[in-house]
Amino acid sequence: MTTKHQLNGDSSEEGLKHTVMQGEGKNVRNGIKQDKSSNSQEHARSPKHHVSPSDEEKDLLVSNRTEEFYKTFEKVRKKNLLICIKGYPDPDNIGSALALQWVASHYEMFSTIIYFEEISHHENRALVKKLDLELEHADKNFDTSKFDFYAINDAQNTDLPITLPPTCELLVFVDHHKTLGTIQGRFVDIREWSGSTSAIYTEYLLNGPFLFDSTDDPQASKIATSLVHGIRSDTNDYINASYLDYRASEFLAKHVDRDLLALISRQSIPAKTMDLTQIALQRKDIRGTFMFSGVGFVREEDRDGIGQCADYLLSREGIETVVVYGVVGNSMIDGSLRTKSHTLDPDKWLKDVFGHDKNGTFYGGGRKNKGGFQIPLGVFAKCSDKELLWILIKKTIDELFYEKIGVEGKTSIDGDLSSTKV
Ligand SMILES: [Mn+2]
Repeated sequence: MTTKHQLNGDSSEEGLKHTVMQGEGKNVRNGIKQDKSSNSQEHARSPKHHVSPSDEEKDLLVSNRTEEFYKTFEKVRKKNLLICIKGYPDPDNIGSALALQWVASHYEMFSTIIYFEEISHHENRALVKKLDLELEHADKNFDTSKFDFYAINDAQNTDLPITLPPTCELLVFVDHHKTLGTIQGRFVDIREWSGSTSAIYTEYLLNGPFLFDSTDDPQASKIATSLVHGIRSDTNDYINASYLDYRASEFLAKHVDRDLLALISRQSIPAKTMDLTQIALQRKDIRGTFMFSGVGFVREEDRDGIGQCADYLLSREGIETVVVYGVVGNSMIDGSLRTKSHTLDPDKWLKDVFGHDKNGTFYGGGRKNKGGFQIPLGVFAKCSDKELLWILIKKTIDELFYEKIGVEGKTSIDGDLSSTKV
């Protein structure tokens, strides 16, 4: 249990996928400096352990990060902070951003939360609306000139689609994804064993110098509710929660607005996702414990359906790994991997299958039990014969999969594309 967390919250993958896609290669290439503090602590304790430390032990190793977290803010009072949500806004990164904004406000910092990707997941759109959040959508023309610092949570690297002033420094970077190289910032806290970034932020609130109390502060109630939703979402309703996630939830429980939590948690499957699932089932290609399904052309706004449909297909008996892919927005081959296998590492698997582009950026990646990939169609997007294009794409992708899992197979093409578009 302690070694196998799985993050199947249906909305957490988008952030993951995007962070993976947008340049972990770059991070490694830039040789970004180690986060010394957490490393030296690991080293100091490691000789005592003959076996790998448990989540709880690992967590204790870094429990003094809270003090360091607040010290970071002491030096930047009244400065302007840009809180960036990378990838699609999801419950975990929204909760984290709100908690960070709350802390920053105690140091009289002016902060703005921005996101870059459209909020495509219907539940996340509902989350933003129901929480009445002030998130700004930023395109590449977003004016960053007034910001002294920026912060990134719940993402594997620091690449951003906007240009920051050269003086704008990374103040805070908090994450729970697989570490790929290291990040240089004033405060960096990466805990791979945590089920959520929201749980790490809760620890700062729990042990911090400011009273976090929903009875005096309606904002605290909203933040607590968002954090619990983030933890639940990223841990697949606590099935994959770590000690840290449980402890965070224990603290947050008394501040949660239960009506609001019920409102933002209400699950429903959009009709488009159901349609997509039906297509994926029709086109399933089972190879041993693998199930592959190419669903054809998918509209940009229905992209999340691919991951949700892979989640659903994974429940089929005898199947350990599911990959669903399609052409999203007529510009990108986009896929989601889900696995129950104890031996398959989605990150390695997808990187092995698809490799990287000429800049060293991998086409796919993941962590624990889920992953995703995105391959731009480039000039092929202009192909006027969509049917032919799909045949080419499906053949190429399927052959890569077959080669990887060591089966010989003829890829089957369903020529009827009229039913593919959902
Ligand atoms: Mn997360």
